[in-house]
Amino acid sequence: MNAKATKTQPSPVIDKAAFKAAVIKHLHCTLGTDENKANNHAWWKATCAAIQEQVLEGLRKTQKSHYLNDTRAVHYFSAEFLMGRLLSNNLQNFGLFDVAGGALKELGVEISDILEEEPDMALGNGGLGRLAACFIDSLATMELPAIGYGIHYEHGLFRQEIKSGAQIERPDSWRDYGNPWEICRPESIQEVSLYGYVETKYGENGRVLKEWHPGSIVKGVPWDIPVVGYEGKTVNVLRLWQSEASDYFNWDVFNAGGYVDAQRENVQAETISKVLYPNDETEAGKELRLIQQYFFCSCSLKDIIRRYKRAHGDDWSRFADQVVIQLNDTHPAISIPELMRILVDRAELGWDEAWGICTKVFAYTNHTLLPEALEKWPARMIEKILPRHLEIIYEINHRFMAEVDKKWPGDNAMKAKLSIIEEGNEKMVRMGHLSVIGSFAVNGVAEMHSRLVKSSLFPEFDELYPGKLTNVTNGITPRRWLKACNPGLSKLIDKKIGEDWPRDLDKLQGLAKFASNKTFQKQFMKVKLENKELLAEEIRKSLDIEVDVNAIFDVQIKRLHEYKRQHLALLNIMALYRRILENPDYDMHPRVFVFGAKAAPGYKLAKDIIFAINKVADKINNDPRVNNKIKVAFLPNYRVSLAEKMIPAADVSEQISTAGKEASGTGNMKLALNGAVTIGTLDGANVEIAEEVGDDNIFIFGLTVEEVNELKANGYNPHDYYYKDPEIKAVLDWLETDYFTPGKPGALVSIKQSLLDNGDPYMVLADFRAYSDAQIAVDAAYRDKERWAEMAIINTAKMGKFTSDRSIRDYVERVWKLSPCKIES
Ligand code: H53
Repeated sequence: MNAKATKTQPSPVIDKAAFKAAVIKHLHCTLGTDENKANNHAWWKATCAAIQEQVLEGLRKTQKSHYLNDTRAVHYFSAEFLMGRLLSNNLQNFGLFDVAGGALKELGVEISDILEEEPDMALGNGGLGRLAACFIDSLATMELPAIGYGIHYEHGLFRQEIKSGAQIERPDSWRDYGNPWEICRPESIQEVSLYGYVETKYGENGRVLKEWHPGSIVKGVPWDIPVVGYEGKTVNVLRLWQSEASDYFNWDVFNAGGYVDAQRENVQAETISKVLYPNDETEAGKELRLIQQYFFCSCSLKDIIRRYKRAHGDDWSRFADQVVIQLNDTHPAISIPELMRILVDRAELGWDEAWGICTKVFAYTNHTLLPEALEKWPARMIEKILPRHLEIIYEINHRFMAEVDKKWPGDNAMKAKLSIIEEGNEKMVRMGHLSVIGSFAVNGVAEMHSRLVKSSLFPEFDELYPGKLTNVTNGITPRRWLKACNPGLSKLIDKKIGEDWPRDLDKLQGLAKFASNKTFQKQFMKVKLENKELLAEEIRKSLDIEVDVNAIFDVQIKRLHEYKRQHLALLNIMALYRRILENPDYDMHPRVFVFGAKAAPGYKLAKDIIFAINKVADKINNDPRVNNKIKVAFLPNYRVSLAEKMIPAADVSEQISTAGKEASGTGNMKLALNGAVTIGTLDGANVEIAEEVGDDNIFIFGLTVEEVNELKANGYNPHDYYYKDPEIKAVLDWLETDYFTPGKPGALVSIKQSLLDNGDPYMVLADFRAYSDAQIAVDAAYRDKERWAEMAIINTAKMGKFTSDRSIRDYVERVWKLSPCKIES
């Protein structure tokens, strides 16, 4: 029997006729066209403008309520916000999706067509940027006063094309024809100083005063993107800073006839927010990157202070009561010396008072243990760009070293280990240490990751500051990642357990009791099949590959990185292919391996892996001997809007990183929420997913963190596996031939080399056999249709923990200490 459906869907604020009138009005008055001339792009813009009326009204009311209540707010500082598309989200949140669809239909337009017109807002690389987007969605939904601060990149993450199997990067221009959501706020422009030198002066009572004489000043222009909460009550903002040349700076040169010189200044200033660095989990180490970081942090801090002063004047005593700043990784860590500079040099507070404020304001999230992702800046570079900040960092460190000496007297090795400054050929500033020292709370992003942050990354800091290091397991917004992207499943769930699960994801538990119900299993798997048909169509359109929707859809979608081990999946595909060639009756259920991944443009091996996947795909997809048992589809330009099509169609979710390397993962949560069964290692949040769904509903394989460490300590030798396992040897040797790259032997050899000559740093060979066996178990499980349906349903039912609302609740309780603010109408 169905549970009584509770009616908690957002109720539409306007009806179909009014929405239709608004769309027509904007077609005429905003876009200067009409119903007969308008193309899909114009219809999209007019529809955005129609809903934006509601959005801006919500924004106005929210800002007024926050101001009148003088609310404490969280300020989420992040160099990345991977927002994706906003129209469908905003319509859903106002309960206007069906209204808009109906209105457009009457105008002869399909809503699904115009949704496809929207370019993704891809101002981020991967997990970290998408997490920030999920978090601001949850903050607005939970009516919490919050603002996201970041960079208004002119070009977001590159568009990926695949040419002859290889990745080609093309620029992304998400706002070429105007972005209908953003609002420029010239009244809140900030100025940011760079370069120059520091003058030491002496004030009253011999007080040392520092004055920074900048060599250059740039302007930060804020663009606000409204962030609509579910049910549309709170509308927060994401404020993104665009760099421009400062007004007065160039006029003299310009007037003196130096047009070109003046232009050069402009170009340099505008370069700051020009492009997103396309690296994920690698430190860029480039001057421009540091400038980008400082630019948005300085603008944001000044913006916060301006707002604070409007309510509290020069009384700094309440600053830390009103303001909490979450540092999303170390990218915004330069905020710590910047706030110290403002407080000490500008507001003329004493050091101790200023430091007392700072260390009550900042909290830091660590997202990785990978050494190449832990940011370090050459002291000389900071000195050149931010001379005063380097002095402040030295002072912070000097005082911190005294603390270390108190705790471990005379222990110079300990001082060297914990110091913000790493001594060596080139002095480096460790941004992670600065972040831990300058924050009142530090969190990892999954239970296991946070345990490793304490035990292996920052053990001494944990000893020095007991209780500062904590965990907040990541989450995802179920509004985008189930309700909006999987309407078929959402409606089925609504009917079964009511409609309030998007706000209270634990309600999905209610599905568990139907997991073995044959009728429900059929309904659930029918939705899955329909989603697979849609993805199959996408694969046909994009790659001209026909796939069988009755095959297992096996999905691996994430940035390309050795530690994520797409090449482990590839080796298994090659092994299966080989088994079929050796034995045409090899018994397996047909499977479609679907990949989506971008590689950092400078990451050679990652690009080689993409090339290899495509070359192996070409061969297998066109080999009649395979008899359609395997298809491989690498969908180009993986991004949020593509994820929204792939995730609902997945049967199997690949989460196969080397244990200890993936901090959390969030794709794992999205896929399981949509009824995919995970094949994965005990890494990141997989551990917690396994706890929730139970061992029978997940395929766990491979080395544990402890085993990885032990194997490494005992001297891991990948050759042992190569020589002992003939299938591994055959598959690796195959890479060296020209079988997959006719006429070009050796085109795929770099993968073999990395796994043998380079020591297989991510232990692919050590986990190969366990992975391959786990895949055989997946194959067997899928053939039992009822058992598989039950597993899929249990996965959806048990994902309540992984809503980003729960993550935000944890942050509020453990870190931010915030209260919701009701919005007065
Ligand atoms: O952050 C995600 C995690 C994921 C981790 C990722 C991440 C980046 O996307 C970029 C840099 C970085 O240090 C970490 O790899 O495991 O789920 C959100 O926490």
